[in-house]
Amino acid sequence: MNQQELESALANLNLGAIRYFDSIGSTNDEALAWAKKGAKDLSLVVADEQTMGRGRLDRPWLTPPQTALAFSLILRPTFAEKPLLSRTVGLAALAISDVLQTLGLDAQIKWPNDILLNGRKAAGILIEAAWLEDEVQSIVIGVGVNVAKGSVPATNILNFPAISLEHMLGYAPDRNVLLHAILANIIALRPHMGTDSFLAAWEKKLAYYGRQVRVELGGEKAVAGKVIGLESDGSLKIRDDNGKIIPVRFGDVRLRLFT
Ligand code: BT5
Repeated sequence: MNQQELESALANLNLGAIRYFDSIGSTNDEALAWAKKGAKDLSLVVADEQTMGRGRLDRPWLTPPQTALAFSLILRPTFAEKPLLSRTVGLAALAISDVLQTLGLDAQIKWPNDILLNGRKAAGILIEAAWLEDEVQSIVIGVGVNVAKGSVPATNILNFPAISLEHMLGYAPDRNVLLHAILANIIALRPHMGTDSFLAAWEKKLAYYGRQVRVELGGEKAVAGKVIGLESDGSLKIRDDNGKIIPVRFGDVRLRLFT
């Protein structure tokens, strides 16, 4: 991977601009700082290695060199897109899972931000916003994909089992090709984010659909019930044993299959 290779691999996507790093703390940090300085819509940060990659709530995301895909895409939402921003995680998740499907893999979305293969985490998404006063000026879509076997962290640091594309396919797909396909899907799906069919496609890919789950809400709080779909804003809808429908909003949540 290098700047020139990336520029030519992604040339036909009409991105804003591309910044490539052999090694960086976090591509999301770089993208947020760039967004605040006025990065154009569809500007992209890519790194071969991250030394301070982040998940939600500052949990670590590991990106060892030459093994993984780590990128952050900056969107400058239009006026019409602003009410739809809570669906951005679905946009990224669908874009990734559709690409994995073309590779013959049955990817599922573990709400809100994990992509599972064979019940194990192969990719994670981190959506963050850059604010200007009280308005969202830019959204950063951070994506990490475990491509080669060496990208999968040791089990003792994981809170959920992990896997790579190489484990599933027997080979590691080319990272530039993968990146191109994910970005092309994001760009193609973006105009449809507000539609019912977008929500339906997202629901169809949900891991644990119809299954009994436990949702840990941070602290000691948890709710249990069956996954029955998504609210219009992308919140997870579960039905408890009394038939009560509970929307689970984005935030400090962890979803686990009830065993
Ligand atoms: C996520 O958070 O899954 C979001 C990950 C987003 C990473 C991308 S890479 C490009 C961009 N720049 C960044 O700095 N971040 C984004 P969360 O659901 O909170 O999961 C974090 C948990 O995943 C950690 O606590 C670990 O247990 C586990 N983990 C860390 N590295 C992993 C890996 N490579 N594969 C699978 N699981 C991992």
